[in-house]
Amino acid sequence: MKPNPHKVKDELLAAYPKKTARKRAEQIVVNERRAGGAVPEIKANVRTTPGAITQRGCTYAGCKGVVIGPTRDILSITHGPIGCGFYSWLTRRNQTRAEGPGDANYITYCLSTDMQDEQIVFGGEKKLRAAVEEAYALFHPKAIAIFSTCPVGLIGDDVHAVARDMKEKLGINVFGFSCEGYKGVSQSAGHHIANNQLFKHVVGTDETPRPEKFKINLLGEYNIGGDAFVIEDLLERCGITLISTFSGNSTYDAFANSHMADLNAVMCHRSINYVAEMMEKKFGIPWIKVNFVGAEGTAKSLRHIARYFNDAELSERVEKVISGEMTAVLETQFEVRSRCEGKTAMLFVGGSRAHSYQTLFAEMGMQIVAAGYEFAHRDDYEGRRVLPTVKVDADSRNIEELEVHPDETRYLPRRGPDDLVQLQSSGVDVREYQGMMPEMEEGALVIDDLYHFETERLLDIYKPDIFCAGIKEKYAVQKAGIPCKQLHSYDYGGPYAGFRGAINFYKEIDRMVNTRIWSHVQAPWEAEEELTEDAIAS
Ligand code: CFM
Repeated sequence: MKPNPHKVKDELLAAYPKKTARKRAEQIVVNERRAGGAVPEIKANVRTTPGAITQRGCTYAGCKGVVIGPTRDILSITHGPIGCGFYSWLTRRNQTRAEGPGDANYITYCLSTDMQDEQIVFGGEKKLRAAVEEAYALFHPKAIAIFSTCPVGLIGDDVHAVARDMKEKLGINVFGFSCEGYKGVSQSAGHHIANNQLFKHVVGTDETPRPEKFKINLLGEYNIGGDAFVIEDLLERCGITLISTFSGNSTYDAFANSHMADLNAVMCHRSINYVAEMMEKKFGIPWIKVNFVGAEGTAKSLRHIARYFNDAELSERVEKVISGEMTAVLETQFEVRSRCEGKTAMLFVGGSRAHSYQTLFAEMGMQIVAAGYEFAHRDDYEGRRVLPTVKVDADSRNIEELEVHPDETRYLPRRGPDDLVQLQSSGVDVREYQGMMPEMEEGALVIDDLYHFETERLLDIYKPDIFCAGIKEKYAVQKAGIPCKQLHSYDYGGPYAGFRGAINFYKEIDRMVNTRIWSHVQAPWEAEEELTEDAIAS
């Protein structure tokens, strides 16, 4: 029987002290639409209750690991104790493809100032300067990025002053990030900080004109498991020029020249919406929300890009590419549906994929009974229309909001306001993201920043056929006898983007939810008689 979501919520809350329960009550929501189709309000982007086991990461992770990390030729230096650099080294499966022998790839390196007690007491700027010089002498990169870890902010090292000096001395672009781990309530703060600095120091620094007809940037695609390669190939076959991706398979030069694009296509809204908005304000480049996860989403996104450029030849090419891919997609869909239809899934991941991956499950006929983000904001749940009502608390105010104005010489609105309104009314999401909840089923549970205690209760109550999360949750979930698919790293699989990726995903999930292995495993504590005190003593 289907559990009653309200009762489930009450049960989860009952375990908490009063104050925690009150706060969690606003973060655990039953997705029931109100009059006019409005979804309920959810509390998000607030501090995790101390003592709770959260899935979240830190601000440094969001800045260095997520947004800047995938760029192969920006040399990244972690200023801090060695653990931060070491444990963030190659832990995200962002792939990159150097184009030739001259194309640098520093992703495999782990550079850190290896801060010691002495620097904590007397300051670490000197050691940071030496590290930048040493790194430059070794690699001669185009750009160096310096990332701050918690102690840097606590002792007051000025990474930006060091960056400025080094930029002048070495004659390359050097910039720093005040992305101390504690800066925000999650890695989301790190995204914002990374967006700001990229925009301030890199975007628009290369004026080389681009002659191509249909030029876009892809924002918020990080090439996990090779996703960006699939999308790059699709766009190329459609005749759409990709100037830069923020930041899967990306380069410094591509960012520098990205203001030459005529459209920004945004995949992960959470991590990169700031760059999209700032580029529109400064250069006049509109952005639309796309989703290359799921076959339908991919087809729709390609069509929307074509509609934006309003060119018959382009549209024709796009349709050809789509129809060339769809046969294989539908064949696999048909096959897996016979085994997967009606099975249930839960998705608790990040700030984007808990939504975007629902489309893939829907294509397989599976049902999402509960989902939530780790660190997304209300707009990612309820849609950007709620932005004016989002409370700006002290934690958010902590993160700089850049004031951006139209560039005096380079501002060029690519489309007039009427064109954009017309596009919007034809179903293209101009400057809009509808969020996760409007697309979710009535009665599904939506939980922000899921706590581990709740994970275990949900598994127990719903017994879903699959649970999607990350490496921190994976083995706890599997010990409960339920398969766990990592939606951050894809375990060892992927790509899952585009048409080819959708086929990969259908097959992988089909295999996971239909394997009989789980019925053969029995936890030792279920199999053996309980040990008595006597038995332990003997
Ligand atoms: Fe965006 Fe991401 Fe995600 Fe994200 Fe991430 Fe990621 Fe993610 Mo892990 S940028 S919000 S901070 S789609 S690393 S590629 S999988 S939590 S849902």
